[in-house]
Amino acid sequence: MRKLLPSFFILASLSAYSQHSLPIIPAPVKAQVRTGYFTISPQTVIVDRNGGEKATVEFFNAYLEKYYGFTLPVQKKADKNYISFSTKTFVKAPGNRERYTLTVTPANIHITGDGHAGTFYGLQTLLQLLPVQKTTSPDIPAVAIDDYPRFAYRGAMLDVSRHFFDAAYVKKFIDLLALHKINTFHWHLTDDQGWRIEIKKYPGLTEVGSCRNGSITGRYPGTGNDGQEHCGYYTQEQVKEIVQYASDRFITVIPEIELPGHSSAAIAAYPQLSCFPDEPTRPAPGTAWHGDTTRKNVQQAWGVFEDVYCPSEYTFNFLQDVLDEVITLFPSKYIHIGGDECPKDAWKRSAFCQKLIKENNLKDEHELQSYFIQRIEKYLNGKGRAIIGWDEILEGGLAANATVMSWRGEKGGIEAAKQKHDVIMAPNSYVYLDYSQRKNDDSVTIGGYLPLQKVYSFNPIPKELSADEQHYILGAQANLWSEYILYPSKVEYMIFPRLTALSEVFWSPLKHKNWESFKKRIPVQFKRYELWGVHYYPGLNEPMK
Ligand code: TNX
Repeated sequence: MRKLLPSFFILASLSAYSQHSLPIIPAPVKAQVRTGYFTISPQTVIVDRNGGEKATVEFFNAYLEKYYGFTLPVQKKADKNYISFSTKTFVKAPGNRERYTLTVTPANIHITGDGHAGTFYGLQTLLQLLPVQKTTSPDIPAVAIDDYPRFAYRGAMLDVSRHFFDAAYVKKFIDLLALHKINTFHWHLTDDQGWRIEIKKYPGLTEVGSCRNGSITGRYPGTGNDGQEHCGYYTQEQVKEIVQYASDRFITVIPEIELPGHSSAAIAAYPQLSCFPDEPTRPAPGTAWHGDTTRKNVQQAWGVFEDVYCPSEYTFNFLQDVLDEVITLFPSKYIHIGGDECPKDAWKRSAFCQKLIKENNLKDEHELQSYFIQRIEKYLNGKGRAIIGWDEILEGGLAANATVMSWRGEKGGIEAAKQKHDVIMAPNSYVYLDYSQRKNDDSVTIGGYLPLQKVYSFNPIPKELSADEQHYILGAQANLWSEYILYPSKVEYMIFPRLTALSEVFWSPLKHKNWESFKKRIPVQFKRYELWGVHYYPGLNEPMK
């Protein structure tokens, strides 16, 4: 690091934008480079004066141990050679609990958060000042940093339905988010291809719904079917553990229980959830199927399927029971209820649905979808929770307190903000990390083209919004759909470095966003990925279009 740092820091001290020259991503709000280094030695101690920073201190020692091979003792006080973590408990107003200052001098290091989350983010910045090579006496350059996020909601979604990732990997994924100051993990737990969360009242969801008999191979519609079982789910104990693990990293986990569409896996377990319980599941046209086709089945191809939840009392009771268990596991304010891509074919030909539409004076099946979502919203609001839905929940009228996650570009987000609803921006044009990041990717992806520079150019605040309307944009999110992502190494290849670019979009002030500066900092980040042992795509010069 001594070798690597000087060029950065000489540049830094000469530059008016020293935060650009420090190899820190996301770029901090204010950063000043000072002279000298603090060197961690065997005598260095961690100071946690009030014992209030346990989670942060443990994260620090775990990181040191894993990547540098040593840990530091933790004490209540020390006179010299210390790294101190503290939180301003006297800051009463909520303000920005994610703000922190980090001061490194040759003598000591102080990290002070406005809230415990801030202290944790101060640590994340400190970790980026450590050398990217393993050493037992790391030098840390002297700096003074004052930093806070641009957006309160900074999210990343992992789809564990299309392909299952085990609890240990979910924890690793959460660690990777924490290292990027991301504070929300959106867990896409149910879909047509697998139900992944244990629900005690409905054991069939995991006994039947968590397994499919095969998967299409190659890009949709595919070249065949692998004929292999693909199974997996999280027990409630594992879910609790993961939620706690995330919370120790100041990350809120938002579960997504998809409705009314993308529900084939639940229907395979409980056919009465469909308006046509006796009709067998139809494979997607042109795709290869493995095994039984005479009954309801978990889907084996990707896409959108016509067999969806029937808006019957049986279904509402089922969903309320499921959500009851979900809310005991997830303390998050929000529950994501999906709402996307729900074909209306089944509802159109169901006498039950047509009667329901008439009885409730609904105009059409889109209003029936709103009726569905609004009932679920009322139920969850009654339990003190708020819903997030994909932008399709705008069609047929928005539920009263719903937050919209805008994925089909920015349109839905703009529309929702104009209707004075909160919005999370996740436009596929900028944040769909399942899209290819190079013109000729060497493994199958869903397609599309989303190079690093395009991702970096994303601004979650659409220019169409007035200053007042902009306040409805809570933040933004990266989405990783896993149709073509079979292994953790591919997860990492797809998210890095694009998620790192997004972390700067989510956190740094707009005035610090600068592609050239980012490109200068990213090679250090590549070394850091290597230190972490994660995969990444090393290209930096893919064309924008
Ligand atoms: C659309 S984004 C979907 C997902 C797919 C994804 C693939 C959204 C709400 N629905 O079901 O996995 O495209 O990019």
